[in-house]
Amino acid sequence: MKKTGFIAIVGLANAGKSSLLNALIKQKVAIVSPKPQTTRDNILGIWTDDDTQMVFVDTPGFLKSKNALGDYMLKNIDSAVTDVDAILLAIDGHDGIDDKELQQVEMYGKKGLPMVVAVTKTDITQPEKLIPHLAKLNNYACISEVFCVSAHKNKCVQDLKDALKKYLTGTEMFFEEDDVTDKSQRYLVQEIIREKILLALDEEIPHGVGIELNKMQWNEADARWEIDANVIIEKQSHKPIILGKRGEMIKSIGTAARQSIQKLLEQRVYLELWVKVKEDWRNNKYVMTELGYFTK
Ligand SMILES: Nc1nc2c(ncn2[C@@H]2O[C@H](COP(=O)(O)OP(=O)(O)OP(=O)(O)O)[C@@H](O)[C@H]2O)c(=O)[nH]1
Ligand SMILES: [Mg+2]
Repeated sequence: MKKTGFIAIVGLANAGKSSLLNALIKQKVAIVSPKPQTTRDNILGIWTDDDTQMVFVDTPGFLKSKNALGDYMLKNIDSAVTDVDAILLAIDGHDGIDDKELQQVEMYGKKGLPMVVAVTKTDITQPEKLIPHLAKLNNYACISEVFCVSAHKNKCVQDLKDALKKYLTGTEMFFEEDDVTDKSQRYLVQEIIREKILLALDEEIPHGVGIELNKMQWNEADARWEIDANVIIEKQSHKPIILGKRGEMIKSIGTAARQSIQKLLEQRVYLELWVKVKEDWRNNKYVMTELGYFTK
C-alpha cells in the first residue's frame, strides 16, 4: 500500500517555491521568473514512486493584494493550506532571514499542521552568513524540520522529499501513476507564453499581462500544433513596449515561447501572438474569468 497525501508549498513572492516544486517532481510544470508574483494559481505537481504519491500544491507568493487578481491569489494560498498533510514553507535564505520571513513562520505555524521549512537558493548563499539566521528558526516549536536546499543545484531536494514522506496520511492514490500535474496542456502553454513575457520585459508590464488561447489545434497535414493566443495588457501605453521596434520584442517572445512549447508537446509548433488592450483588467472580474482566474 502506498503512502499518499498533499503538501502545500507556501512562502513570500520570489522565495523559490515553483523552482522547488519542479525540482521535487523532476519536471517543469510551474513557470519561474525573477519577478515576484510569477505564480497566480495553485498548481499541483505530482510525484509517484513505488511506495508514495506526493501531491505538492505550488501557490502564489504572499504579497499585499492591490487588485482583484491579488485577492484571487491570496485566496489560492488560503485554500492550499487547508486539507493538506503538511506545509512546506520556502524561505529565501540568501538575503538573511528577517521579520518578514519570521512572520510567515508564525502565520503558517498557526495552522496546526506539520511544517517543514526549506531554506532556498543556498547555492548563492554564504554559509557563514546563513548560520546566525538559521538559529532564529530554532525558536519556533511549530517548525518540524529545516532543510537548506538549492533547486538549481538539486541540493538536498531528495533529502527533503524523503523527510516529507512521513507526514503523508493517505493510502489511496489521488492521481494516475503517470500524472505530473492537474493542469491541462492549454494551461501550460498559456503559462509558458507568460513566462517568456516575464523574462523579457521590465517590472510593471508583465504583472498586467494575461494570456488567452484562441486556438490550439493539431494540423495533421503539416504535422504541427497551431496555436493562436492573445496577450492581454492593461494599458495602451504598454503596447509599443511589448511590440518593440518593428515588432522585434513580441517576435522574440514568440520564438522563445514556441521553443519551450515544442519541448512540452514534443512536436513542431506554429505560434501566433496578438497584443490586445483591456484597460485595468486585473480589476475586472469578467475579463479575469475569461483568462481563467475564476473569482467567486
Ligand atoms: N540561485 C538560485 N536561484 C533560484 C533557486 N531557486 C529559485 N531561484 C530563482 O529565484 C527566482 C524566483 O524563483 P521562483 O521559483 O519563480 O519563485 P516563486 O517563489 O515561485 O515566486 P512567485 O511565484 O513569484 O511567488 C527565479 O529567478 C529563480 O531562478 C536556486 O535554487 N538557486
Ligand atoms: Mg511561483
